[in-house]
Amino acid sequence: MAVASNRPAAQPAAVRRASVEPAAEMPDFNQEQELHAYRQMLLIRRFEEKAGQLYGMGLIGGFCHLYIGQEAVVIGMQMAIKAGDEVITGYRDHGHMLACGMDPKGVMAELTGRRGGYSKGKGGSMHMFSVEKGFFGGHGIVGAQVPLGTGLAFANKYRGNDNVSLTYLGDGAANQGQVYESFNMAKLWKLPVVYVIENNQYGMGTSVARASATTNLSQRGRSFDIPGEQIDGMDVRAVKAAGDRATRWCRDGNDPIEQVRSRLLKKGFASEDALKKIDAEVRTVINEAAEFATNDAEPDPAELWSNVYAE
Ligand SMILES: Cc1ncc(C[n+]2csc(CCOP(=O)(O)OP(=O)(O)O)c2C)c(N)n1
Repeated sequence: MAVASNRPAAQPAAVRRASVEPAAEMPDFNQEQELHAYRQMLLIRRFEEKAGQLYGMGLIGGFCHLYIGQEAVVIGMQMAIKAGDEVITGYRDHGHMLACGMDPKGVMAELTGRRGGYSKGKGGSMHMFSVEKGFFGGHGIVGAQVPLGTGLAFANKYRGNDNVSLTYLGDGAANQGQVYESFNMAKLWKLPVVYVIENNQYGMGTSVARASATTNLSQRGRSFDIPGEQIDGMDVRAVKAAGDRATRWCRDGNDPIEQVRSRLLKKGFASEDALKKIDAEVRTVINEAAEFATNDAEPDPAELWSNVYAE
């Protein structure tokens, strides 16, 4: 698991300018990746602009929290995950739904409270799910998605698959107690979860500096020995690269055997079949040892004092 944090649009200009230059080792996107990122980010931006208009016209009831300015975070992370991985977030969630491949019509119709919406028009902005697309909401209680996302990771570990849970939270949510209970369990049970703290510098209208005793949120996992990185959330390539690192870290596992296993496969030093053969050989050796150890005769009582030092 890992904690990534970002500093999107709301950060001071000086910081933004300083961080716009990609790090020297920044892996560049190829043409296909650039076009994909462009199209997906634009999809979210235009969706949110339209939702804002409809809200202004009184066609959307209840709340409607827009994701404008943060598009690179969700698209970069989405480009780092694979089918089967799961996404869960708070209430600023339309971007995550679209990034997961949910139908814009179904999301927009939910905002306007229509039958064709993802929750049949009864849920609204903060209450949409699509298990098929790996999207688990949409949660209005600040921070509540963090234990749920940790639970998704627990289920993956329990089932023995290699899926990772991407659990998003805001800088405001990062001060919630349940976040740290989740961090503790995630580390204790070595769960495959990446916590993505989307630090847009404000918890709604309250600045991070006013609300947080420590403001480097990427280090919030440190006391649980969870590694974290601060990433420029305006650069989709930086986010994807960090997402690649974080998900690899989760999938590689922290069991020393799993680490070697995944290196062997990654470097092409061994095939799955070859490793299965080693597993079977080792299992045979161990079974034979157990068989021997349970069937061998116990020592003869007459042997009690032999090989024992006595004065
Ligand atoms: C448990 C709980 N406390 C308070 C609120 C009221 N509330 C709604 S949004 C919000 C701020 C959340 O900020 P952040 O996590 O930074 O998300 P952002 O708005 O930046 O996306 C608060 C306190 C809530 N919904 N749930």
